[in-house]
Amino acid sequence: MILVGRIVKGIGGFYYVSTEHGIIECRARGKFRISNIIPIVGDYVDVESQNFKDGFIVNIHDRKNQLVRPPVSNVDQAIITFSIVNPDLNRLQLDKMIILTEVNQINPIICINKVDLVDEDEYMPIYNIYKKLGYEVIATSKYDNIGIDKLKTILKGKTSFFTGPSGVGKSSLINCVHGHERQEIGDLSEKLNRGKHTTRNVELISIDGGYVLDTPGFTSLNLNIDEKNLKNFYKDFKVFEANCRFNSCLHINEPNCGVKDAVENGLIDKTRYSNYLSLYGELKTNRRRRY
Ligand SMILES: Nc1nc2c(ncn2[C@@H]2O[C@H](COP(=O)(O)OP(=O)(O)OP(=O)(O)O)[C@@H](O)[C@H]2O)c(=O)[nH]1
Ligand SMILES: [Zn+2]
Repeated sequence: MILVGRIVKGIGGFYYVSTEHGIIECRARGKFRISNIIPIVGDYVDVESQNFKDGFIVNIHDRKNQLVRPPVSNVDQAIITFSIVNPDLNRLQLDKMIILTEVNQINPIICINKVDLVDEDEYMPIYNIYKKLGYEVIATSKYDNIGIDKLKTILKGKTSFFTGPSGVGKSSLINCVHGHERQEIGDLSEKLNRGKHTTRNVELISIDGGYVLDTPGFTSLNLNIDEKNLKNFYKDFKVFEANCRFNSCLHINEPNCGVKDAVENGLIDKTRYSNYLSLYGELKTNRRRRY
């Protein structure tokens, strides 16, 4: 019979598909190789199985989106993780990551981690800036057990992955949220792994009706947009753009710029704006290098 399921793990030509009858170990039918579509973790698929133990993937449903590194499809949200200190939170990198996820039609969730290391007044200003912009923001600490329940609520029913710079605590948070629910699937994958140097395979961990990628994603930070479109990703500029003299105003050197006025008057966060200028310059330089 045919079942619909989701690939939660792939290893050595086998795909582990989560269905209403449990995890089914599948191979892909040859026709995928012909059409050059390779099933990846996250895919919704039709599975043909007689015994609910093993079977064949016979169809891959259209993907909503797809990450390249690691390869995974149909993700809803990115938990953009930065530690407040150790390493210090880098606002330019944060804004860049927010835009990167939005470009990929993935909902950004901002996670300020390691808040046990500072007083509240050290992270609340940043928290409030992004909250005011309409983003979902959480402050977390694995040591003081801050924000972990809220994080779990955010992950409920969604497919999420963690992203952010090195050392900010992404792996720690992944471990926190899956707790003891994590289970190894498929005897075969263990056999294949044993005593061999296999590359780390990504896996979607099931939690609370949702899934979390077991490895951080989006490690390369190539924002590939036209610098002239950058302003469209700044929600905080929107209302003030009506005051710009020119419709095409990029809010850089133009006279009578509503956005620059708003920055002067403290209505737009200064760091947001100065990082906008940096990012604009960076994108422009990158584009010139490409052509
Ligand atoms: N004080 C404090 N330290 C933390 C917290 N979470 C993680 N750490 C520490 O930060 C260091 C890095 O944590 P990881 O979870 O490995 O960070 P990561 O983001 O996965 O790092 P990469 O693997 O380099 O990408 C470790 O020494 C953790 O113990 C926290 O909430 N508070
Ligand atoms: Zn302007």
